[in-house]
Order: sequence, then C-alpha cells, then structure tokens
Amino acid sequence: MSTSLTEFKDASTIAQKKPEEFWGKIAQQFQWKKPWTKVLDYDFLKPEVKWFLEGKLNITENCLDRHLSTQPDKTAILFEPNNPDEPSQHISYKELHQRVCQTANMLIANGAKKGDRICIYMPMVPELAISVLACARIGAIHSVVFAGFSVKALSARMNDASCNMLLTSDGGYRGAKTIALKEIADEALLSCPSVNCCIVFQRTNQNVAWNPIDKWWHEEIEKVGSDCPATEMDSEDPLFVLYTSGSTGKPKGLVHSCGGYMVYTAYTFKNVFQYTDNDVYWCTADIGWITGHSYIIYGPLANGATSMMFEGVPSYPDYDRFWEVCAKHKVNQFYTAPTAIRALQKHPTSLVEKHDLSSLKVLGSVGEPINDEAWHWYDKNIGKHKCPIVDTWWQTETGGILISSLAGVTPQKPTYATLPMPGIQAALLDNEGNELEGENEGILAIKQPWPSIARTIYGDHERYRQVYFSAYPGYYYPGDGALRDAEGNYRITGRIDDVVIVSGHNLGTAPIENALNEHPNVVESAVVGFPHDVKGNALQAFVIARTTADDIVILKNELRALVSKTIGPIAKPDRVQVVSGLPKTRSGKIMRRILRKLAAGEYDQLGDVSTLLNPEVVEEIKRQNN
Ligand code: 7RM
Repeated sequence: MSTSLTEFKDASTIAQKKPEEFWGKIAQQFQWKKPWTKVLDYDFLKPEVKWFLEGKLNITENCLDRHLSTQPDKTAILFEPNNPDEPSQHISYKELHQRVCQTANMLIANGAKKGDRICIYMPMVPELAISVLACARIGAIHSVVFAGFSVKALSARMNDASCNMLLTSDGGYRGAKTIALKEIADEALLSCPSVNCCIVFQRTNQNVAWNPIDKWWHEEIEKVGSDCPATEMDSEDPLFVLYTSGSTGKPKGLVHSCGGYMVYTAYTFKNVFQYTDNDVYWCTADIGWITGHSYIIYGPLANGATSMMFEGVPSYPDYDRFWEVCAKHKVNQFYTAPTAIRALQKHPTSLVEKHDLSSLKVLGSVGEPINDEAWHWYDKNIGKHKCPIVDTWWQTETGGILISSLAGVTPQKPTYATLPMPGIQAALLDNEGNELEGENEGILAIKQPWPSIARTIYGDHERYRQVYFSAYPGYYYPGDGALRDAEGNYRITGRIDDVVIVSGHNLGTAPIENALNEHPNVVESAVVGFPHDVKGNALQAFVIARTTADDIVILKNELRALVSKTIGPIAKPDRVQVVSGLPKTRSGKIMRRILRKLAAGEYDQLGDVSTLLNPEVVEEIKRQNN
C-alpha cells in the first residue's frame, strides 16, 4: 500500500513503465491455485484484454478461506437493519465462510453448476452478499438485479443472460415501506422460460404465491452441509455480469473476470480508503450496483476488512440515520453518493450534530460529479475539516476506481477526482482524437488496460467494441468529459453525450447546470436540448427551486440572466421549468434521456420509467406542460 506521496509516485512510475511487473507483484499477494504464465495480453482494437493468463484461482478463497487462519473471529460483514430496533449482526469471517459454503451447496443441490447464470434479486440482507459469494464459490456467474427494479427490468435482465436460477426473497424493507419482491419476481418469471428454479429467502414473512419451481431457502439450506471446495476458475473466466442502462433503451450486461477484478478491486480499496486493520468501513451503496459489488463485497473482503451492509435508507426513521449508524458502529471510512449528500444537506445540521462522528477518518464520494456546495458541506459538517474526501471516478465498466485521491496521502482538491490510480494512463482528447497536453479540457480516455476492465457485453461483443473502443481507436472511451489542471488533477465534468448543438455551438449541459446551481434559490438542475426551427436545438432547464410559486417568474428571468452572464447569451435556456424533482436512476443519476423526450413532447417515447427512483415526477412534468 502507498502510504506516502513518494510511495504513490514511485508506484505510478513503475506501473507506467513496467505494468506487468507492477501488477504481477500485487497479484502475488493473493492465493492462486496455479500461477499465471503471462501478466497481460491485450489489443484495444479487437478489443481483447486478458490478465494473469492461465492463472487459476477462486475469488472466495481470497475473500474468505485465506483469513480463517489469521482472523477467524474478526467481523467480515456488519449488518445494520432497516429498522433501528432490530439488532445489528456481526458476521465473522469464520461464520461467513461457513454460510457461503453451505449456500453454495444449496445451489449445487438445486442443479447449479459452473458457468450457469444465477440472477439475484434480493434486499440488502446478509444473504444477498452470501448468495453472491456462493455463486463465485462454485463458478456460477451472478447477475444481481437491484431490488428496486420493476417486473420488466428484471425479466429483461434474466432473459438477456438466459439465467438458469433466481434467488429472491418474499419481500424487502425500505424505510417505512415493504416491497413485494416475490410478487414482482413471479410476474417477471412468466416471461423467463430459462429459469427453472427459484429459491426464496424469508425476510418479511409476508404472504406469497407459490409456483412449482419455488423452494424456500430455509428448507433447502437445512438439507446440505457446509463443506464446499472452491471451484477452480481460470483468471479470465467470467465472475459476474452486471447491467447498466445505456443511452439507448437496452441495458448492457458488463462481464467481469475473476483474476483481474479481484486484484484491482482489492488494491484500490486498500489504497484509496487507506484501510487499516481494525477499521469499520461503510459503503452506503446497494449491492445491486457496481459500487456494492466492488466496495462492499469483493474489495473489502479480499483485504480482510470489516464491511458494513446497511439495509435501510438515509431518511428513515429520520434524516439522521446515516449519522446515527456512523456513531453506533464507530465507522472509520464512510463512502456515499453526492445525491445522498445533497438530500441530507437540506436538513438542519442539528441532525448531524446530535451524533458523535469522531470515529470518522475518511469520507468518500461516488456516482456523479460532486458540486462545490455539497463537497464543502460534507467536509465541514461530516468530516469536521479533519477527514480527507476521496472523490472516486469510475464506472460499471471499469470494475474499480480509476481516478481518485488516496485518503490523506495524495492532495485533494474540492470537486476534483484528482489523480489517476497507479497504472491508469488517462488522457484528454479533442474531438478529432488528438491528445491534449497540460492544463486543458476535453474527452477523457484511457490508454492502457487495467486488471478490472470489463471484458465484454454479455452476448454482444460487437456492441462492446462499438460503445467503448470505436470512437477513438486505441483508447478506452468512458463517455465522460474532464478538465485537467496544471498539476494533472482531473475534474470530471459529466457525460459527453450531454452535449447540445445550439445554432452550431457545441454546448455541454454540465457547465450550464453549474451556472444555474449558483443561484441561491436553486437546489438542483438539469439542462437538455429540444428541437428548434431556427437554432436546430434550443435548451430547456429543469430546476428544483427553494422559491414559492409567486417568485417563479422572477426566478426564471434571473436564471436566464445568470447563464447569459456566466457562459454567454448562446447558452441561455429558452425554457425554464420549475419542478419538484428530476427523474433519477436508483443510484442517483439524472436521466437526461427522459428529460429530452419530455422537452420534445415525445411522451410516447419515454420507454420504461418504472426503473426510476421517482417515476411520479415524470407525470408531474407532463401535467405541467398540458
Ligand atoms: C461507480 C459508478 C458511471 C458514470 C461515470 C460518470 C459518473 C461516477 C463519478 C462520476 C464524476 C465521480 N458506476 N461518475 N463517479 N462523475 N465524479 N466521482 O457510478 O456505471 O453507475 O456510472 O457515473 O459519468 O461515467 S456507473
């Protein structure tokens, strides 16, 4: 681990000059059943990437078995339930190992084998993490679908990967609500002929319908023992598939491999968060997202860490739940999303001050650019100016963090993700694909593979090539824009596809949103283009305002003037619409695709809005426009 700036710089230099030597050395710290013969083989044009060729391993031996001799009683998973009156659970490495093995045997007893796709549609209970690891134990490919997703989203994902089995639960708790997961799963299964077994974990004890392929988890688990050898996997065998929404409707199933993914998530977890032995680490993401896969389960467990799993939501029973839980478990590293920070920031700071947050050492941010106001609120009120903030830029596709500071080791800079991790060769390109030098702004691209890059899109390698490797041949193209300062720090400015051409001018919507957000009465905003007779496209701004209705006309004029002054009259939105919310994904990303359709009045082309966090705002926007 790099614990000083010098060590970090040395690591970066070696990783750049001799990547195979660098990653080979890191990979040696893990347990391999058979060593690799070559560290890296790749061709970004094909594209093809292979790490630790011919190496054999099982990731669960590295996450579990390896720690049994050294720290069997250390808490691996610290489970905090939705209901604060329900006791938390400390699951030791020994117990987790035993439960994963037993669950793996339950899967085998129900017909699962290496290479099968197993869909997991479960709430944030320990059995979700156990299911993921049980699949990995036997070499089945897990496909976790976030338990907030609809029937359509679930069935589309199960069908895309022709899943053989589904692991779900009767229901799930989410704040004051209960979600009928089994009911959703039942409806989804009606159109998923490949699934021939559905194992149901009991969480809420609600009534459920029963079908011929259904089995109760608690009955099946009783029938098997807890001795389960780890299946030998090739380094390049798929470990899991995870779906991410694309700019078109069809979700992309990104496939991650066993060896490279393990090495990179473990390395970045340790270095970014500077995790030390007795720390309690908490990532608030759901395991349904890549952040949960890499930084609740695999990265932390590969390091023998204590990783907290939280079943609830930030607002239940009140808006201080995060802080209450931090104090209760003396959390040392806290990793969350800007959308959560902004939501909590709206509530009185007395809700924070009520709790003793002195255990916190490191704060993290992930998922979208963190705006200046949220960064400073987080730094002041949660970190008390004492905790470094790691703003971690990465994607489902990258498997692990690519750009971030290392907590307390490399310099931080508000709203900047800062420096690429060792081994990550970031570049800024202009529209023609020329590399830009020094302080600049452009299209972010990565020049060399890193161990946890996704290997393909499930069942559609051509789409994988097209989306990530064809725009700028020879580079991995993440689809984000970035600024770089004189020191080489990166600030991610937003998705490239969030660009609108107004009267022939390329306008990024992100800077316009930043300008709008400067207004004291604006909470959040999103800008999209819509077709315009004269300009080709014009801009529409959707803003969440603090103002009451009376002031809206004044506000709209002020906002237009503000954009005009900050960016230029060309960027002035033709329309400003005040809304109570913006359509967001469950992980907090604004769905500009839907706002574009709404702005264009194409209500029949909205696609499936049921996967949104807040489908009701779509209805509200439609109503306002009629
Ligand atoms: C981890 C995750 C990926 C997209 C990515 C960016 C945006 C993520 C940051 C960020 C600015 C960050 N995976 N993004 N982290 N933008 N700063 N620290 O979120 O596949 O769901 O999304 O999210 O646009 O391309 S993801």
